[in-house]
Amino acid sequence: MNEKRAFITGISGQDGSFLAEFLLEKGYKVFGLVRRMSNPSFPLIDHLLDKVTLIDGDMTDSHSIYKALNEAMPHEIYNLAAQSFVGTSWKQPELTANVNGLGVARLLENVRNICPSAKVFQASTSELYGNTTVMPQHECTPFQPRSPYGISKLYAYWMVVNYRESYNMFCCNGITFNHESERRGIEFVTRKITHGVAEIVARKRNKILLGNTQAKRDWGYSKDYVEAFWLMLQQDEPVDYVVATGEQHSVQDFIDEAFKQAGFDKEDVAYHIGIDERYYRPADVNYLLGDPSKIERGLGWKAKTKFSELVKIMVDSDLKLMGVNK
Ligand code: NAP
Ligand code: G4F
Repeated sequence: MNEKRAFITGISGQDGSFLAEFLLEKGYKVFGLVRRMSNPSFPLIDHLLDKVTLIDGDMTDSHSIYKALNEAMPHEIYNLAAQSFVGTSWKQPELTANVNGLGVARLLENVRNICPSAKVFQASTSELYGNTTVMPQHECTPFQPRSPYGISKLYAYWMVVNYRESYNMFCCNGITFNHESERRGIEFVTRKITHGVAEIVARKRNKILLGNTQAKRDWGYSKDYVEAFWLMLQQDEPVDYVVATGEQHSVQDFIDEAFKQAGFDKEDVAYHIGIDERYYRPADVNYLLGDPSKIERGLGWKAKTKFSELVKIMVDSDLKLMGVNK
């Protein structure tokens, strides 16, 4: 049989759900690693449950990865599983290192022993650049991580490079800048804002409480980015790429655009925003801006969704969820 098999860790998350849809459309047989829960619930992949094969396992448990790979025998592996919230990494640095860092060591060792010719994509991150002063950041910009999350992903990044060079394995890092969607977790700042705006329209609250609104990010759309992950594994050689839009906006810009998309006047926005020190981090990454020229040249990939379209998709989806109109 010629059917291609893909194994996705983190299939129940934002990117995993979009990637599963994308691969199913391409005719892949899709396997996904999921954690045991007291009350199993996979809201982002509910609509895919009869099309994908879910396998119980955990990135902190090598034996479950071993069993999952033996069952899936994949041609392509997308490692998207992570403790992905930077804020939590300050509260649970050890767990973050275990899942995001050692988890990759466990995965690569098992791939090396079970399916060494499988191609591996590692969801790396712009958080590697952390406190950098280089603008924009590209594949050769020195790393300066500024959180336990960034440090855990730095270990993973170098494991991927070293397994590639030492064992001749096909594994590569997508150094991915922030990407959001209507499926983004509610604690991340973009979704917190669009969900909060929808609640304000629905008169369920008056204010959104935030931390550092001056931070700047390069925000793209998750659905565009999963295509880049796939493209990286369709090449003959494994190469690391920055995945980004090349445009930068502040959290304040995001707030202004979200309220605008919901029909608010600019002068009314400030009333609905409060600053709460609970949402400040011990250290923050103030500016991130990716240089996507290498992936544009190498793979012909370019982010399709513009900033204002992204905000609109998220605001419209949250208004719909709340059952209200603009
Ligand atoms: P997400 O929505 O938080 O999804 C993370 C996934 O990892 C979830 O499916 C989660 O499962 C799973 N997971 C967490 N701990 C696990 C463990 N111990 N064992 C197995 N699975 C575990 O994150 P995302 O936004 O889709 O991001 C996907 C990947 O890209 C992550 O590695 C993230 O660090 C990286 N990344 C994301 C961005 C971005 O802006 N989105 C940017 C750069 C890099 P549960 O559903 O059970 O929690
Ligand atoms: O939305 P955030 O929590 O995302 P952050 O920290 O940039 O991390 C995301 O992107 C990384 C790629 O660069 C990924 F690797 C990572 O997995 C994740 O997907 O925060 C964005 C900015 C920060 O500067 C934060 O301090 O928004 C600022 N912010 C201000 N008020 C807030 C808030 N962040 C959150 N989550 N909540 C607030 O109330």
